Amino acid sequence: MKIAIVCYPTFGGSGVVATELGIELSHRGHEIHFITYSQPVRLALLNPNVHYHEVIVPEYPLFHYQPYELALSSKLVDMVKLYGIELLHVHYAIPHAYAGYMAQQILKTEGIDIPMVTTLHGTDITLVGNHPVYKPAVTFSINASDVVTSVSKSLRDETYKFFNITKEIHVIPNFIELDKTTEGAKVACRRNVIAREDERIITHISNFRKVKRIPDVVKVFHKIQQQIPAKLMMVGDGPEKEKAEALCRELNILDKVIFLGNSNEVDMILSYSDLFLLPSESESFGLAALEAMALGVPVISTNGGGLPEVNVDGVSGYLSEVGDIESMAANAIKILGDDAALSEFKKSALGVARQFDIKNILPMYEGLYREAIQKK
Ligand code: GMT
Repeated sequence: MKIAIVCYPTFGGSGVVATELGIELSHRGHEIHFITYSQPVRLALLNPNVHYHEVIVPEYPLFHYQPYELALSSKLVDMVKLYGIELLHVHYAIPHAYAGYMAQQILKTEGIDIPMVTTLHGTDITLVGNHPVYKPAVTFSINASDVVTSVSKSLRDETYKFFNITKEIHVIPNFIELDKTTEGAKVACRRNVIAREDERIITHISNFRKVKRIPDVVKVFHKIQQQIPAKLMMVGDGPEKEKAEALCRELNILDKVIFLGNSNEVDMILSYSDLFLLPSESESFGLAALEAMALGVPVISTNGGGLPEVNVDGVSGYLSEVGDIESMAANAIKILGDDAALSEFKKSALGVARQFDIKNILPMYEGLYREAIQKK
């Protein structure tokens, strides 16, 4: 199949999922066209089956806001015609589903009728899409999509609860390419650069937005390191980072916390981590937790949104109520305080991650694509 993938090309989970999906589809012989405003960060190499088309938005001083959706719709129309693309797969409803719908309408006037699959990722529904400013357009573009998927049951239920949705929402969980993940982690281990032999390494990876409850990461770590020698790796960048640094200073633990910024070496960092912290207010899925588990890192998380569908309480780690620092720290100490327990949790985390192997998930997308193309 010839498929156009529209996504945010940044470090966010939706962009990562879209990119990994496109790469794997290309390995299975499909022709993939990424259409976005810059090359997706995980799209290191293009291959004969992977193309990237940049959406250029010409700057014009009359516009207070440059019209990205318009440029994206036009680019989609041009690329569909030029390459004979058969299906649009848009990740993140805002504004991609809206722009995709417009492209479909323009193409119809030229006798081309192609289907659009929209994948809902989370914040497009729970945080942004819900805002009255966007809600009518988001509801419309979800209902106008030929196929709608969501990355967890929880997100599907939230979407039905908050929007007037007339379409079936198919749940296709996020995935991990286990072989590639472990391969990426085989690079010379730099554990001893980060921590002493007797110290545990705890990691948090996110975009440091409010929803991630970054101060809770620091507070949980503060409690852990009072009982167990440990270091905290903070990977990523975002608005709450400065606050986190200030809190570390206040709690006098700045020498035990390493702020790494955005990284393309997530696999390697996780490969020498002993525990992953994700105390988010809510996660539609929690891809970072799955990436950790795939490298045998147990997860201490909250139980918001789709997290219980990924992190199995007492098996791959533990779940706590949002904001329950005491419980998260106690659970972390239960895992980290005993070598045998840690090694058991590591094994089980990997076991749970295996269920999300891309090999099991990808055929679900391929099935929906085929159905959508046949129906047109
Ligand atoms: O976590 C974020 O804020 C980024 C956001 C995104 O759109 O990239 O992540 C969302 O989509 C990911 C991939 O499906 C999910 O794993 C994240 O849980 C989800 N984030 C939230 O729901 C807060």
